[in-house]
Parts: sequence; C-alpha cells; structure tokens
Amino acid sequence: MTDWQQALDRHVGVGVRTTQALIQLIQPEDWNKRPIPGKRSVYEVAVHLTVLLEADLRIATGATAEEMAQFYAVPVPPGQLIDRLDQSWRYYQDRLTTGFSTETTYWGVADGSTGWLMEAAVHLYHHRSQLFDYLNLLGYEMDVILFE
Ligand code: NI
Repeated sequence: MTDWQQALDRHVGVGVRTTQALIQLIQPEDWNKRPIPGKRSVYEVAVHLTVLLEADLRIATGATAEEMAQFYAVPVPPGQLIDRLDQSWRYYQDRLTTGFSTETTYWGVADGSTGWLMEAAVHLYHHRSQLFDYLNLLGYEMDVILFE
C-alpha cells in the first residue's frame, strides 16, 4: 500500500472501532429517541453509520438510485449493527487495496477513487460526531478515546 492508502486504512479503522464502541453503549430504550427534534433518531444514525462506507463506494462505482434504494431498504436490527459495520469496513478495505473505477453518480457528481475514499472517511467521522453528541445529550458517560 502507498502512504496514502495506509493512512486511510489506519484512520478509517479508528473511525470504525470507535463507532462500534459508541454503538455498544446504547441502551435499548434510547434507540428511538431524537435528541435533536426533527433529525434522525439514535437508531437511524447508528444504521447510517454502519452502511455508509459501503453505500458511498457503491454510489462511486455507478450504482443507480433504484439500486441504492434497495440497498438502504435492507433492515439492520440493533443486534446486527456491529457486524454490519465490519462488513462495510471490509468492503471499503477491499476497494482501498485493490483500487476501483468510478462513474458519475446518479445525480451527476464525478470524482476519482481517491476522492471517494476520502469522502467516505469524512462522512464516517461526521456521523460519528453526531452520534457522540446525541449520547452526550442523553446523559451518557463515555470513556471512548475518539482519536489515536
Ligand atoms: Ni450521511
């Protein structure tokens, strides 16, 4: 791997492990809470976090709106969130290490594979922050080190 690939592998890996640590703290009674009214629930943010690495790279390689609607329609019960994130992480790592060709997205955005790998990384950290803020608003005591 190049330095750039190693850096993404490392920092997305940290994002994945710390996201899983946050998800494991969530109490069942909190899944449906919306700490910010009108925004996603705790569960909806957690599900989004577990699929986005894979979703974004599927979009990057030309998945259609219909294909993505089918992708997002697959349920991820709370008990499967950790494994689902591992699955997305493997999908990301496969493409990170083997490379891939991109296509213009179904809404018209063009980017290269490095740009998409970067986009997925910042997308993960964006929603990890959202989940972290939600759990703070709900009064969780968290002993999770978010960065190495
Ligand atoms: Ni998002």
